[in-house]
Amino acid sequence: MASKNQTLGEFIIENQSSFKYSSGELSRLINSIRLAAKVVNHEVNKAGLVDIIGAVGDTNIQGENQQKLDVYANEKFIRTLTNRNIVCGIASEEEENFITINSQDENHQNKYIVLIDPLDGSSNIDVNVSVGTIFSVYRRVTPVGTPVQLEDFLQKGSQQVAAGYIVYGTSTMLVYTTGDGVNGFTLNPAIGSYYLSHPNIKFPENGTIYSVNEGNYNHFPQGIKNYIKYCQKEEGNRPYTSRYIGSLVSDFHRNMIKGGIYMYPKSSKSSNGKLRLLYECNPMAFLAEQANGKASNGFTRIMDIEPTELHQRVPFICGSKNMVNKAEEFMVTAK
Ligand code: AHM
Ligand code: MG
Repeated sequence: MASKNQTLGEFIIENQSSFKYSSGELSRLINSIRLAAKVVNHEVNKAGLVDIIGAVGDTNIQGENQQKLDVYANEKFIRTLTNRNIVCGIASEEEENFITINSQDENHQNKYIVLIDPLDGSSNIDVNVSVGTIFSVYRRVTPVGTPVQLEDFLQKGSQQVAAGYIVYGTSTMLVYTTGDGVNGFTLNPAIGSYYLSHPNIKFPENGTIYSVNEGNYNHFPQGIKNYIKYCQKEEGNRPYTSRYIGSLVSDFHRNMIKGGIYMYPKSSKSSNGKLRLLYECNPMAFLAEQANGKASNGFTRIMDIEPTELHQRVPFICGSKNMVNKAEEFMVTAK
């Protein structure tokens, strides 16, 4: 039984037997993410103090400015997962191609692959606003012992075996699911341990917060424009409150605890929105559904979308179930 103040280490051991294909491998994987997150957290927290901040001058494959901490976090997560010989493949927002991990041992039996956004919301780093790490875990579909293939990464979100995020906020938290609810652990920096602070988190079915970059309003589809007007209308418990941090992890985290909806729709500027299906939307969708919430592209369940490319983008609407249902209603009516 999960109890408050249990450490993440204790929780993992206690729950290992309830994992669907328990062999200890998934536990070791979560453990190594927790370790890398501690190291990244240390670096994020001193970002304002040392000369690590600012653009390297390099751009990532999406053509966006890549910052030093993105590179740092990317290296840390990849190195931790590779060195500990836990997974057979990794895909990252910061890498154009997936990474094949060849185990030193010849009959390398690792069956999990990880997709990761090592430092999401990186435009917030320079201004001391929360950023996060998002991860998603699948069992490979190609035979164990052979090099991973693209098809191992292009699986529907519904095939995920685990997903989670780390939010580097006023406290650092690791929130994850292995398909049996969502639990949140807060890092005690003095001791270096994560404690179960938020057992079995659930989205309130209704909420009063909407999170969207309204600067793009004129470019949004009519359904989204109508839904935003609905959120602002003076009626019942409306107008809702508008809150947009610009860090998906932080916006999602707040909405899951307080009740709300996050939207990154398509627009006339970007036909599929901005967020990436495989390492941003799917893991958040898995967490949302495990917490009684919902995630959709406006018409279809996010986790039912058949991926076609590693860095594919999709429109994303996610949060309290009734709010997402309402937004979908507006999308369908305006079609
Ligand atoms: P990133 O992976 O380049 O950091 O982009 C993802 C982030 C999300 O965290 C956030 O919700 C969104 O981009 C904000 O985008 P915008 O500034 O266009 O509103
Ligand atoms: Mg990102």
